[in-house]
Formats: sequence, C-alpha cells, structure tokens
Amino acid sequence: MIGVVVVLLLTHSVSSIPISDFLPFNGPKVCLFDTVTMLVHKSNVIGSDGVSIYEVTRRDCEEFRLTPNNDGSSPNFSIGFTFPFFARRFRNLYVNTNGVISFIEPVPQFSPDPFPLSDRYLISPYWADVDIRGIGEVFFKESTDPSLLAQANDIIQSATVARGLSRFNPRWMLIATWDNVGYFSTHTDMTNTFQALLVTDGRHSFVVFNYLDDGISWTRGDASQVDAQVGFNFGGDLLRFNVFNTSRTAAIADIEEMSNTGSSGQYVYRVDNAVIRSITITGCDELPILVDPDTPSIINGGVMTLTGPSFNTTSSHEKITCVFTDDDGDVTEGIPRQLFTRPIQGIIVYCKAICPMPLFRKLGPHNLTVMLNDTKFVGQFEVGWPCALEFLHICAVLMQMTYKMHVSSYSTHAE
Ligand SMILES: [Ca+2]
Ligand SMILES: [Ca+2]
Repeated sequence: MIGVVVVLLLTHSVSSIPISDFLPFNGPKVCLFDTVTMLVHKSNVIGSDGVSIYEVTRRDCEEFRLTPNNDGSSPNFSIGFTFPFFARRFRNLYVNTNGVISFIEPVPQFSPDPFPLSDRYLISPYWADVDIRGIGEVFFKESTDPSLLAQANDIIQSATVARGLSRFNPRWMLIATWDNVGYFSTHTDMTNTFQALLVTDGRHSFVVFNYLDDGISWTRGDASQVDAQVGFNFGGDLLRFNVFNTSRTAAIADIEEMSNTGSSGQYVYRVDNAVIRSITITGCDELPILVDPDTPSIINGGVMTLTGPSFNTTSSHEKITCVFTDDDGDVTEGIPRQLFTRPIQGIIVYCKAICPMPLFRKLGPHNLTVMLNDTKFVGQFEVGWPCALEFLHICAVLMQMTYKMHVSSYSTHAE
C-alpha cells in the first residue's frame, strides 16, 4: 500500500509561491516605527511628527514598517486579540528584525540558540542576522479582515495539521513580512523574502511561514557562527518546540523548495494546546489536557502521550493499558493485523500516560483509551499523512521535526 502511494506522490508537481501569494503588506496606511527612538512616524518618513505607538489609532496606521536597522525590534506591540500559544495566551508581541516574533521580551540576538530553549517563547520564520540598513524592509500588521482571514485559512486547511479542524474560523491574525532583506554587515548582494502569519480563533492557533520562490539566499551574517534556524519554541515546564531539520546548516537556504502544504515554500504549524475529551480530573492539577501528537503520521510510529490532571504523581511509573480504536469503534487494523489488535502496554510517567503507537491503517479520527486500574481515559486524535508532498525524501525531512516530550522512560513491549 505504501509503495503505491510513493509512486503517486512522485508524479505530482509542486507549485511554488510567488509574492502575490503572500498575504498583503506595504499597504496604503503603513507608518514608520523608529527602532531607536521607539516613536511612530505617520508620514512614513522620519520627521517631527513622531508619537508613541500608544497614541496611534488604527485609522492612522494599519501597518508598521521598521526603520533601517540591524538588530532592532518593534515596540511591545499590543494586539487586539488573545493569541493562544500552547499553555499561555499572549496579548503582546515583538517583531524582531532578525527573523523572530517573540513574546515577553524582544530578541536582539543575531545568532540563533538551538531549540529547545527553556526560557524563550519564539516563533522564528528565519532567525538569522538580518540587516536592513543596506537593503530590505520589515513590515507587521494585525488584521481582522474577513477576506484576509479566509485567505490564511485556505492555506491552513491545505495542511495535514489542520485535519479535524475543518470548521476552524479564524478571527485575528498577525502578518509579519521580511521583504528582500539583506544580512550583516549591511550586505546587499543577496536577499531573503519571507513572511510569518499568526492566525487564531481565540482557541486554536496556527503559524504559517511563507518563503518566496527562489527567495531565500543567505543563511548567516558575518558575525554568526551558525546558519538560520526555523521553527518555534515554547519554554517553561510544558516545553514544546519544532525545528526545521536543516536549521543551523547551509541547507536551510533550500527551505523555499520544500513544504508541508503542497505549495513549495509554505509551512503550517499548529501551536495551540489540543484539548481532548477527558473524564474525572484529580491530581496534577494545573496541567492542560493534551494528546500529543494530535496528528500522528500514518507511517511514523513512535509514542503517543496523554498529559493531564487525570494521571497524578502517585501513579507515576504504573503500567497502563492502551487501546487504539478508529472512528467506527473497532480496534484499528494494522499491518500485519495481529500485531495491532491487542491492547498495548504503556506507562505513566508523572502526569503523562505514554503509549507506543501502532502503525495506523487508515486516516482520520481515532480514539486512544487508556486504562489505569478501574479508570478509563479517552483521548481523540487524527491520523494523517506526514506531509502533503510529492517527494518521499522531503516527507522524511518533515517527519524528523519532533515535539519535545518530558519522557524519562517508557516500555515498548506488547502485553
Ligand atoms: Ca541583524
Ligand atoms: Ca534558496
């Protein structure tokens, strides 16, 4: 079955994204934000009309452009909506010249630290030493425009990570664009063009990265020891991160030739906590209820975890029984069947139930039932293809992008 699919994938052609497929930027009401004085100039020219960003109305400025700078940042930008980013919900963010959108604090750092980072909350379409003193512009704006939100949702719905969220109806987004930007120090011989979208309905959140067709050329500045890093990082106790696997190597310059949506240069990541159906809640009180990954690959294997208040610390390292079922309620049929029709033994580690995953035989909704003594917990998740791409080696690349899990040990033995 898998061999047949590979042949089909190889016959598709990939479309790459022109600048016209980016969400719009550099519109008629773009104001200039001075990264040194921290003042906004409504005329888009530095002059005497500089005012605090808090004095600017949306009528004055629908969009902002950063003044030419090297390692600067936007102000602490208050957004008109709450953006869920895993276990936290943010109302402020920074757009940083060096290819990062950050929460809590700006990022002047030009050379990327490798994810995971326990104390950072970052979305990085291309964290590297951008320098727009010589060439290039950085724009950002928020939007609640229904047609723009629909355009973003079309991109999101084309990605496997949105399976099970076909009714996702976004209400807010941020559009941040690095247009034709140069690199340190003031170089203009090569430029990069990319865009990050943060899109949410208040409950679910997605990040879209767009890289212009043939639009990523340089990977580091003169002072950097490593190349650009692409991904996101949610620090704290619930550490989540995703890093594009050619990050920090020269091969990151090829990122516009790959995809996880079917359009080369386009990537969609889901960045909210997947809330699952749960039963009684006792112990491990403050944790959100999670099933992770919420869209496992049909050919990926690995482990699935149910995190949540139901699995308290006193049950840590107790054995559990995991049963995977499909949407008809039948035990999932694997290949070969007899390996997957029996319950699988897993284990509790702190507040997580960890279950080795079978190879799934069908796409779509599944349930995971975890039995601990007399208690049952049920989580729902989607099974999808690892990517919607045409080349098997690219799928393999994307499959290496992993979530960090706090797993110290787990059993892989069948009962
Ligand atoms: Ca820089
Ligand atoms: Ca390139």
